[in-house]
Amino acid sequence: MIKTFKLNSRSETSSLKLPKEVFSFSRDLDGEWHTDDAKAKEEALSYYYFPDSYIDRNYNLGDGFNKFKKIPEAENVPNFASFLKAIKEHEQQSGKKIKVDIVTFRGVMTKLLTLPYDTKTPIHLYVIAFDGQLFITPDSEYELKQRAAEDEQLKASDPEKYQYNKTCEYTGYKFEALTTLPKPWAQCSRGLIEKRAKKTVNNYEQYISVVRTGIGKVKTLLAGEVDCAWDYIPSEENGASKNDILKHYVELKTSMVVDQPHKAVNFERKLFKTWAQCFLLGIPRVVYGFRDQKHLLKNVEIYNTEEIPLLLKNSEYPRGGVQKFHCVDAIKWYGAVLEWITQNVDANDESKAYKIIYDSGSRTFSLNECMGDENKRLRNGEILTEEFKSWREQLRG
Ligand code: 0WD
Ligand code: CA
Repeated sequence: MIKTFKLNSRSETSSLKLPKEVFSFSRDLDGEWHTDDAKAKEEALSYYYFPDSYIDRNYNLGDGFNKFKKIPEAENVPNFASFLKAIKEHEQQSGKKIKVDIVTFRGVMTKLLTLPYDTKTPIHLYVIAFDGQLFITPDSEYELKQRAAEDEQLKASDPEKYQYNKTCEYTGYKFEALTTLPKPWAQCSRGLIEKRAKKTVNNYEQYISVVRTGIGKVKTLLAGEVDCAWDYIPSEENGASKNDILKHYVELKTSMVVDQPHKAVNFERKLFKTWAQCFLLGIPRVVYGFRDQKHLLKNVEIYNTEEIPLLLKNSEYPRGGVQKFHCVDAIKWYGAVLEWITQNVDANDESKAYKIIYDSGSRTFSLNECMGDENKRLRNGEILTEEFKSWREQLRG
């Protein structure tokens, strides 16, 4: 069975259900996952601190590249097993199932939401139904292969460009290390703040927020990486509600300085993608660090997520044929495509497995049933863990 869905489909509604954090989990410097919410907040969440005057210090975001403690690509794929373990532990504490239609990673939804304005990137996802819910994962094997092939090709054709790109990737993590602190500013010593520029940079440590949200009738549970908090995290002990936590989160990004009009469109493309990432989890702020050709940090700009759609809509830069990025239009596509997925995959049929494929060559978006060995592989252990399945069976009674 193959069903296709037209790229010009749009839903009537563009209103998102107010995102609420349900819990968080984390990965430490040794690559171990921890499913305890309080521990994640205590040990893995960092805090933004970078006064404007620090721009004059001419920080080089390429510094320390040779010491980068980088997690192997194959170990850095979205980890559904830890996510499910964290869901199980949360449900054990609350005594009830988290009621949603779709469980997935934020990165998966970013791909779907931005598709109408990024038709050149292919999408490969798997979907299975269990316990009345759909579980969607990226086909990480495909993505790793794709990326490795692109890397090899560039390395062979333009080794300098390859090296430059790798350093640019590093600057993102370096910017995080340079602008964040392990505790709110008031609890950090002067020494700790000043030593950040020399700190070994790693991409092992990760803080993941799990957020309940949705569009139209479709409710989702999304796990996504959050870079840091803006100021502090309200604690429930002090009477703050859990709904307020998301308002304190920040997304950090780096980009090339926009010093010529033709670079503006590329930046807008990035800003659109960043908007999608933040919008999905309800993250209200984005901090952009702008670097020059030599990776020197030249400027830092703060954007409110909710003002980005208007910024993109009102853009007057020359576009050279590139269409404007319409966030509201993307949301309407997103609403339509999620509804289509939930209508075409029976959440109560636990015998089937599907692949969602967007083919950039033919521009077709399709739902494909997986048969035979592929079905068995996906249904038996590749997506859901035995631990999670037996927990839900126990809960069902
Ligand atoms: O294929 C992979 N290696 C991916 C891994 C693709 C997407 C996600 N992930 C992992 C992340 O490391 C994280 O553990 O899944 C988890 C949660 O992901 P998410 O929040 O759903 O992912 P997404 O929204 O795509 O990206 C968030 C961050 C990125 O931040 P920036 O500011 O660069 O968008 O996850 C990291 C990265 O820090 N990340 C990656 N790191 C290394 N290689 C990659 C990647 N391919 N993709 C995302
Ligand atoms: Ca980031």
